[in-house]
Amino acid sequence: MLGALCGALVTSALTAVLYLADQLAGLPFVPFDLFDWVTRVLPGAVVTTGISLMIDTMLLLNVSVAGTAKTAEQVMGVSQFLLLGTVSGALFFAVFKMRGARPDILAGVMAGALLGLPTVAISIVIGGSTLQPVLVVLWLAAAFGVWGLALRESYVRLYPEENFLEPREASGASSGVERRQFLIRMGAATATITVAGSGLGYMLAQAARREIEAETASLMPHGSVEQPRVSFPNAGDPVMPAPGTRPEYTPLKDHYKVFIRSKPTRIDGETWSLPIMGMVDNPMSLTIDDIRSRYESRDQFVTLSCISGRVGTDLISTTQWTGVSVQDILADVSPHSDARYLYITSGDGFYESVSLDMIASDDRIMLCHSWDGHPLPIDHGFPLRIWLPDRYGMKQPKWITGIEARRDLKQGYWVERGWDAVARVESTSVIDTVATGSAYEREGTTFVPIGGIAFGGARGVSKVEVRANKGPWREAQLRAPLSETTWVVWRYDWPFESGSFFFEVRCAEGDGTGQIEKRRGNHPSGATGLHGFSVVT
Ligand SMILES: Nc1nc2c(c(=O)[nH]1)N[C@H]1C(S)=C(S)[C@@H](COP(=O)(O)O)O[C@H]1N2
Ligand SMILES: [Mo]
Repeated sequence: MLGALCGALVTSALTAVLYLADQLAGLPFVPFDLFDWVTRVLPGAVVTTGISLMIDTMLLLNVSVAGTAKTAEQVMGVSQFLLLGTVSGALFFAVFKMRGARPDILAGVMAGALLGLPTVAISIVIGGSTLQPVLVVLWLAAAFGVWGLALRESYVRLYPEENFLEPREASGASSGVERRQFLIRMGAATATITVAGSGLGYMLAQAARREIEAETASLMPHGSVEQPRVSFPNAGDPVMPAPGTRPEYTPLKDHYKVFIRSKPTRIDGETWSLPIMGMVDNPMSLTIDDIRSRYESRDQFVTLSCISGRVGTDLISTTQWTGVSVQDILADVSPHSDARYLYITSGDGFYESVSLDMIASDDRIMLCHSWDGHPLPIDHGFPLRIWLPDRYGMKQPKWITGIEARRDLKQGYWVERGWDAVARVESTSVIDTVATGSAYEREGTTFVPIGGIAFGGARGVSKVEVRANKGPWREAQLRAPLSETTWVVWRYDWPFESGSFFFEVRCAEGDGTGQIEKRRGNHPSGATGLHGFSVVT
């Protein structure tokens, strides 16, 4: 028990110090690295179940999945590390009690090494830190060494002198008091380190974030950060969203975020360049300036969605993507005629293949450098990501660091972990609002605006229908979408009745194909089924 407590205390101080060092010097934050490693090596099915469980919990608690998932993962990462430290502390105490020996300094260092060595190896392999490995090793050795020594010190203080088998209270009341006093002092000391370290670290993190955002913004040739450059092609559309419908154009800060690591990957835009190699006649390496200036950039309004989402969850967002057609770049590198795929690798260890046939068939496929008129935000893949129309996000690497033309297919990160290799977006429709507060009267009838979105990937949406209590389907009005690759905002003005209602919505794709109404979970090909909304009017 005491061992577990001491383990928890020194590990929380260690966690805070590691966090601070991460913010100060870019040294690895071991708890995240460990967690990322665990999720990478666990079988895909286990990770998928874990993620599903997390999403289901959030739906149950009725919190935003997009807004909470990453924080939840980070909390799990830190908890896992604290648990590891707690168990290590308990083991350390148990071993020395069993052996009836007093741990010497070496034992403390050994304990640090036992926990530290595998951790250091993982941190280096998974490579979040861009610092010299020697530095990383020295720092982590010191940090874990001190951790072990602190654990040893607490053991020696709690089980002093000759009678280390029995806690002090055996030899008198005053020793129990001393023990308690020591624990209080130790608690206070570790709490101070934990609070000060994480508080300072947090402030540094915020400052660094602001600085990087300012820097990436200055890389953009035109316009200032404050001026929205985006204008909406459907501004004049008479079909207005029902009050309470989500924004048709997602504010950038609200765009959902999904990535495999605990932290977004930081890439230095000044030194970054993109090698395009493998089976090509002219291998090239392009800087972000090359990409922006040598090729014609195009804008495209895009709805992106995550295959892990459930029907109606918020892992779907819309913004304007700007980038260059992959066809234009391929024209310069000239892939060999027997090359069949581009294998794309990312700064965070993510990877995916895109077939050259698909690229040849669609000039919209782009290497995207800007969102919403600004350089890609760090979280969303700065400096470069790919866009594939009609595919879930899992097929579309962010933070691209390399492209290789290949003959053989290397499956992507999530495909290897059991998700659909094609990952074509399933069409879906969602009720955002039954706006009883905005009821209005026309020709003696009261109407309640009902509204939401429908998304059919790049196949578009031709029809949306709504029904109440399993009654007949009624056609909704469609607002013109921002583009052929975004969701459609729909609205149905429902003739008001009072009672208890269950509304459902369905859509048809551009060619009339109905959305799949059968309920199906997200794994492996994306969720399907009707979205419903209950209200008492
Ligand atoms: N490098 C990299 N790219 C990635 C991922 C990732 O973890 N790493 N996640 C993918 C997944 S699963 C999704 S849904 C989208 C999410 O993009 P967003 O976070 O910009 O919304 O990014 C895709 N590209
Ligand atoms: Mo995703």
